[in-house]
Amino acid sequence: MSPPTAKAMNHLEMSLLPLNSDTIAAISTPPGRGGIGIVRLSGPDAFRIAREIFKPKNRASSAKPFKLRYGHIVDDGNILDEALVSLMPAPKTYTTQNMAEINCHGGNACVRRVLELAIRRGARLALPGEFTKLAFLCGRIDLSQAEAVMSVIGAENDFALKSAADQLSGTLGNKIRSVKEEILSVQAAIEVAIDYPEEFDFAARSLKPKLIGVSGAIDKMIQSGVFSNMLAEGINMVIIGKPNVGKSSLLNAMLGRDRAIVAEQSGTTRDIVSDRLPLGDLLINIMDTAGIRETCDAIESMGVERGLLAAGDAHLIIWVIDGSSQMDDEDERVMEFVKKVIVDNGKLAICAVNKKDLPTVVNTRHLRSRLGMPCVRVSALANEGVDELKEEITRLFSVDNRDDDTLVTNMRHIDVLTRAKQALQSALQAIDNGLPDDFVSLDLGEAYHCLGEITGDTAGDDLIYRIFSTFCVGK
Ligand SMILES: Nc1nc2c(ncn2[C@@H]2O[C@H](COP(=O)(O)OP(=O)(O)OP(=O)(O)O)[C@@H](O)[C@H]2O)c(=O)[nH]1
Ligand SMILES: [Mg+2]
Repeated sequence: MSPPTAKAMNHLEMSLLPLNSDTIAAISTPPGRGGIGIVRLSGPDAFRIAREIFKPKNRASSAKPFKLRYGHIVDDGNILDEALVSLMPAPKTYTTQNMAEINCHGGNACVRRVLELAIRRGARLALPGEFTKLAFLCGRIDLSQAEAVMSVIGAENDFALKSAADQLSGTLGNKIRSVKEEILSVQAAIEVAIDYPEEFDFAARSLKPKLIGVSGAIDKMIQSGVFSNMLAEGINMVIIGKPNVGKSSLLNAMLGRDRAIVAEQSGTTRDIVSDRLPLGDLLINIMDTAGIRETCDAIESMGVERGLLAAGDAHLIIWVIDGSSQMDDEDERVMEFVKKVIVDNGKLAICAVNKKDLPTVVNTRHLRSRLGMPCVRVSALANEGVDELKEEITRLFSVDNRDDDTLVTNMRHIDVLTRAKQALQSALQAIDNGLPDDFVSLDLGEAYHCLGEITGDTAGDDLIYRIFSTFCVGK
């Protein structure tokens, strides 16, 4: 019987096959010209196939596991290419099966021929992500680690790489398992009390503090996801302040080009002027707004309204004041607004004390202690202090400044955590409403089940199919 092909089966059908039955093969390097191309084999016949198509130069010495051997790829006695081949015996391999890796020359024709040779000798074309899927199904890694493999490959900056590598090492999976343990212990206590009411004088209410703790831990992971997402999609930074303090000048100085109109008169900016500002690994969506003041001008007033709304939604507010003149009522009103959004909405803010090229009358140190936020002296006109302001922004968003031990970056994980948190909230609600303990237990079971979708132990075939079908072939 000819070996089944990737076309004939998908992951869902594959999951019905007994594990370890097939030997799979794929090209693991990207298509196109390249110095090296790698063909990977995994399964019971991996060594046999590799030995049939690879002839080592030094045939006298025997192959040492995990060591590269130099030789030639041969097809019916004809040399096809030079290659380095390693044989990796189960179980300490990527898939936990016997694996062979053939390093030949890159380029489409060469690697494709090597793959064809392997297929002719009984290997089946691997499906996307099938090597990693085997590692998951054979229990070497959990589902979050399997997904991290693709995150490592897709990482475009240091932050993304660091969090993906962290997840690959199993940090998220371990955290989820410990949260699940806590839920299970509460659920077990409730179940025992339900089954043996005469022996246990117990109320789910007594476990409420523990459940609140678990819910808090999940919430922290969700918040870390919001933070990671913000870093991935860009930090919304809004420049606000009373008119004429130099907001538009600061936007231009930070961007290094003449983006917004600057004029001596107050009320120049009306609409929001936005642009993208790359800052090291960070991407900032920078926005300049209309100067905040009471005004009878309907259009200016609409501009002020828009600016305040944008500031309310921002991740970071840059509040600009003119350091060459005393702060007045208009500044104080903006300050109250900034303090309110910091306290109420947990926003980050920096005060930029502008016009430092002029004699300064504002005491920055005093202001800093009064505000409890970083203050940076700048001159947008002379382009002074702008680098310090950028450094302050970078510092605020530095991953090292956060106390999260686990950063959740995957949207699917954030969705699962949100559902788990809802189930826990529902359990807490059931306790508060004095509902029977069975209700609490059901909600806890739901939360437990949700979390298992991250580690994979409660993930159904269709979810696993969906995840691995997004992988690249050969991984
Ligand atoms: N000396 C000095 N003048 C500045 C500085 N920054 C801005 N200005 C001047 O201040 C005036 C107002 O600058 P803008 O950047 O338009 O101020 P704004 O806050 O955007 O003003 P509105 O859009 O009207 O709210 C202009 O004449 C600028 O040249 C600075 O650092 N030093
Ligand atoms: Mg302006």
